[in-house]
Amino acid sequence: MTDIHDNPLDAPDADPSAIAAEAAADIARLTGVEKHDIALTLGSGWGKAAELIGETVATIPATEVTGFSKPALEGHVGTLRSIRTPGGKNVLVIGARTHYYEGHGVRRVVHSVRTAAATGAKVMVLTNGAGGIRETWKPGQPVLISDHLNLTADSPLEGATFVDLTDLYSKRLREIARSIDPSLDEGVYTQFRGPHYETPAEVQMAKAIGGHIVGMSTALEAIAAREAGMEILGFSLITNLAAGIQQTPLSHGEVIEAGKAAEPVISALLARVVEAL
Ligand code: 8IG
Repeated sequence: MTDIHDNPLDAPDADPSAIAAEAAADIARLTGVEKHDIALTLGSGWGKAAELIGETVATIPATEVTGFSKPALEGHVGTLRSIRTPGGKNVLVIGARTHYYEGHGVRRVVHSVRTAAATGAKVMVLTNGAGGIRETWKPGQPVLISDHLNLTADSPLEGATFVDLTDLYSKRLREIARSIDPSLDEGVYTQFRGPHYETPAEVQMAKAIGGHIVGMSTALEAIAAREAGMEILGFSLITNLAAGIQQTPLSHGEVIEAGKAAEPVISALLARVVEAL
């Protein structure tokens, strides 16, 4: 059990993968599920998917698991859930994302991904709510992530760890997703540090260098998932058009509304994709 002031990941000489292995042992003990097949991080807008994926075997507060941070919002406990799909797969659902902008370091940001790998998961499904740069996209639309631009100036990898990031967001898995919904568009996810949204000039920069989606979470997690040997599928829910792309300023209320309206639709899509993986 850890809190924000006492986390084994914060020791400079800590071994993040050993701590992830401890966390995986905690999960096995607390859920009674020895091994998970797929892990799924639910970002804003995607929360309803868990109920549709299968039967919840166990729900545990993330604070009971080694290395997990207390949630950023007080009174809002992040949970880890073990769900069994109708097809018999064990899915670890991570509802406790730590964001880079919380300022507790990149080890804490990717701890859930490393833990998922240590539970046995071979596939990491990363979802988020994000801004859209393509004018044709509408708030409430889900898109596949095809690649990323990491503009955090940071990496979850430590030391001389030269990990290849070709086909980071698996083409094979994207094709499976498109077999469920052929209308799914895809784009390059651009991770900014946040927590502020971009200026219109920054959005134009992201566009000029090949970005289509702007967000604050997924790129660092995907790098850690690749290092851990997992296959990655990424989904963004476009909750707003990025700053300057639409005519009106960004409001948090608008973002929440678009997410709410889309939630049942994208959750059903995600549940079908997970069963097909
Ligand atoms: I929801 O417009 C959501 N998350 N960086 N920019 C960035 N992150 C986001 C945005 C956005 N919308």
